Amino acid sequence: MSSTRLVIGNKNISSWSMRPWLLLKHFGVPFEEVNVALYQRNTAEKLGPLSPSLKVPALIHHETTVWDSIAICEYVSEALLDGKGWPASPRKRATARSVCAEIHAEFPHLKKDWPMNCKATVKLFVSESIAEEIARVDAIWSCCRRKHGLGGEYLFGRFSIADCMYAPMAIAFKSYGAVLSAEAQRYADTLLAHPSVQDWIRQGQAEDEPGLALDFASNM
Ligand SMILES: N[C@@H](CCC(=O)N[C@@H](CS)C(=O)NCC(=O)O)C(=O)O
Repeated sequence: MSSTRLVIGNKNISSWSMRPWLLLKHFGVPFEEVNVALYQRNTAEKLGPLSPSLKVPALIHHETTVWDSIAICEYVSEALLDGKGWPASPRKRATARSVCAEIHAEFPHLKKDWPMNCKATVKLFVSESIAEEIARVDAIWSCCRRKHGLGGEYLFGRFSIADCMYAPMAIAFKSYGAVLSAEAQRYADTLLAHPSVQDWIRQGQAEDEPGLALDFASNM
């Protein structure tokens, strides 16, 4: 058994699982993936010994268990990446932490009505609340790129936890046809072209999900 195990859900739909998975993959940290199918009768039973919240993701590193995506990313950066998960400059780091806290806590309408689904390609209705939240994500992406993005193609220049936290949103925006500013769209395209993001999408699309067939046709 590996000393670093990441417990994740279905790649097609588990946006929270994707975030620390992408961080570990980007930085080439070796880890064992523990896959638990979500929303099955035995999901809680399987997660019981692995994740105190009975949710995914959870990281088990030697004797330490960490759960919740942002806490895992923080832990990985500190324990396994010598802090390289965050931008080096304190000013950039403060903004990076703020935009991560925002995606973690906010955007209720996008999370509920435009959830990541790697298999979906359908133009979804844009309600006023969805439009407002897309505009806020667009502003975050454009502003970070303009103010902090020099020296790389990511939100804070080189790849960081902030990019992991927003990657599932880029997948959802592509699936459902969000219209973004040129600057935000360029960043979304950069995220989508990341080899590990591509791997995640491919693996998510290949999954067989008993009991999880979502009827996207009804949203057309
Ligand atoms: N705040 C948590 C959210 C975790 C979460 O909601 N995970 C979902 C899958 S993406 C889950 O485990 N759902 C199973 C359940 O609610 O029973 C995080 O950031 O990790």
